Amino acid sequence: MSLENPQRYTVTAALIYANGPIHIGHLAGCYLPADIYVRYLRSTGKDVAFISGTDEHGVPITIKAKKEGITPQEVVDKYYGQIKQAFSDFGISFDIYSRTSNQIHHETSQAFFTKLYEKGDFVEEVTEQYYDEVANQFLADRYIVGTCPVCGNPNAYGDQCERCGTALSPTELIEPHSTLSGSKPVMRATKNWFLPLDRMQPDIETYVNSHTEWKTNVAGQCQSWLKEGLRPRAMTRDLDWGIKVPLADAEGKVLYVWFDAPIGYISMTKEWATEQGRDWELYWRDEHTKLVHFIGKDNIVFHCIIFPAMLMAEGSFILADNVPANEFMNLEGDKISTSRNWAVWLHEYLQEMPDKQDVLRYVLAANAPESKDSEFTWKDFQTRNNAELVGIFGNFVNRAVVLTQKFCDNKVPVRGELTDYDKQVLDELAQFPDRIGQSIGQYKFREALGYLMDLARLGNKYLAETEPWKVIKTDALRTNTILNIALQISANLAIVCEPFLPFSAQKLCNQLRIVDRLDWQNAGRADLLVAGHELGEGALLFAKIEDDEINTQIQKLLTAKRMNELETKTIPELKPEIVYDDFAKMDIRIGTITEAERVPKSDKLLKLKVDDGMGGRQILSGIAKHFTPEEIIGKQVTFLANLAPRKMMGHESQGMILMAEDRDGKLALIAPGDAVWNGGGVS
Ligand code: B3M
Ligand code: ZN
Repeated sequence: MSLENPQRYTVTAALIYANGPIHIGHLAGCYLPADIYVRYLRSTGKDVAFISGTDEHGVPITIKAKKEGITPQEVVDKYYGQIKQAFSDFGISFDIYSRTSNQIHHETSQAFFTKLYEKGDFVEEVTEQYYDEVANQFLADRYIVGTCPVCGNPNAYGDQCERCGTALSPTELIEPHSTLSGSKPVMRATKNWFLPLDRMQPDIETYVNSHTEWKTNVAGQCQSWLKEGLRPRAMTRDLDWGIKVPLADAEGKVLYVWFDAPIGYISMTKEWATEQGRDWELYWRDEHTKLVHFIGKDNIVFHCIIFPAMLMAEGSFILADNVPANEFMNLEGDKISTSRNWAVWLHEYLQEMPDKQDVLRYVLAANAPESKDSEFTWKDFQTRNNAELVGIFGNFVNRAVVLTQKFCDNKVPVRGELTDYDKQVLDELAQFPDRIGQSIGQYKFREALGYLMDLARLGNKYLAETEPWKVIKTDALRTNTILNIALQISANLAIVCEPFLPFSAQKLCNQLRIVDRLDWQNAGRADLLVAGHELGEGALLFAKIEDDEINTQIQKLLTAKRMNELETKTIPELKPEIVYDDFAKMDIRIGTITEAERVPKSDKLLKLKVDDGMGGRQILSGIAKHFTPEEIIGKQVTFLANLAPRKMMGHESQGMILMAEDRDGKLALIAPGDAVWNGGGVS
């Protein structure tokens, strides 16, 4: 069951690892829906704390540090600022965007741990873990690589094989080795503190099962965990990066990152409340406060099972009322991937498409992966912008404003007597805010956005049917009424589009010269703009996006794909060993290409004349895709001189030109560094 009509909300958005920039998948999966929800709540007058920040602990940070050759601290310092900036640029309106490296967070997490420890909620257990004797440290699963027992991939990680997707434990790997030193890890005993989720299962089940309103993708994952049976989970780790375990006998141990990170929501709320002079406890301890976690689907178990279990054990906090996790967004037919650079990065988008934040917000919300994975394509981006934002929303508002400038001296005209049709339109208008709001309240943001566009459609249809540009010729008073209504619809759009399109909402307010913030309670009314109110300057809300802009983006992705393929292309394996005599059989010589022409009907072959110092010879070479005849005439080359002649496309080839192959298959001539005489042997 969900809380009825709460007045106070704590809304959290996942604390993303500070180990890289953010892309559209992050925005679509978690932060944009959270922001739409929060903006709507604020507009309805609710008291909301919108909390997020970066997760700065855990193995993902240390791996990144190792890769970049900098310290973990440098990694998190670098990305915290970048990530915070990107969110702010896209209008994600956090009340606080903090970080788990802050002192207050360390203290809060340690106090939380200590409380559970003192209550006897943990089970101490000694287990055998892999240890790297060269690097002198225990190895997190990700630091162990070996052969996958399922598919034979020699580079499988201790927690997962990325080739076949199997979830592994490090002990299942064949020939494991440490990525830190390359050495073979040994088993060593270590003590850690476990949360006995097995014993807590009945309580967790009661909690999860009481929320029949949770999204099916979320409920489904929870049920499958519960069905398998929960197992004790270690809340401490043998690592040197993280929050120290506040116990005397825990040297070299830190809190499990999934223990400290969700506590970050609490410590960040404290930080915010202190800044604001508010009482943080109201947001975490008052049972009338509604706690909602926005996350991506890979974080479901942590927010629906493990964190609630921690909170239950602690005993003084509220539990999440809902966890509206999204699925993933794919990009142009492929999974978004940071390591393969298959992504649209927010900071790059903003550089290349400045002032188009709302277009991206719109397209991501319209395609949000709410119930299943969804897809972003640049073509769809263009179509939605041109056909929907420009063609429907922008077009309507622009017509209302421009016609008012033209016929009414840029002032809201007086509304006269209403026709039945006018009344019907105003009736419909009145229903939109609730309809949109209800969908948002149920986390159906796509649906809500659809209704928003329906309101703009209603406006367009109204203008199309009433034709004020014709009526003006005969009936100025009627024109006034029509434009008054069109402007009221526009003002309503400014209110109800704000959660989705905050930048455009502001522009629209400027155009209509709405100075005081209008909130949701006012929406639906037909008197938002009083007669005689002067409008501001008109400007287009949205601009058409041309093919070139889209093609540039598509090209950019294709380049990324190509670069990535190059990087992953492996050096070919060595052929079996040969002896000197095998080599000595080959007569390799230097010659100069004196003539070159294409072989008719072949797109590969060039027919070359080579000055071999022995009167010249003809060699056919499959290099026509790499060289034009002109560019290689006069070049010295290396050729195999004693290859038995053979016919190709009806021409005899007397030898073979040697070529070097680039990683992407591009060919290069192998020429002597200094000019040498033709016919000279190579040895
Ligand atoms: N840092 C995983 C992630 O970035 C993790 C989320 C923590 S939320 C408390 O996807
Ligand atoms: Zn595998």
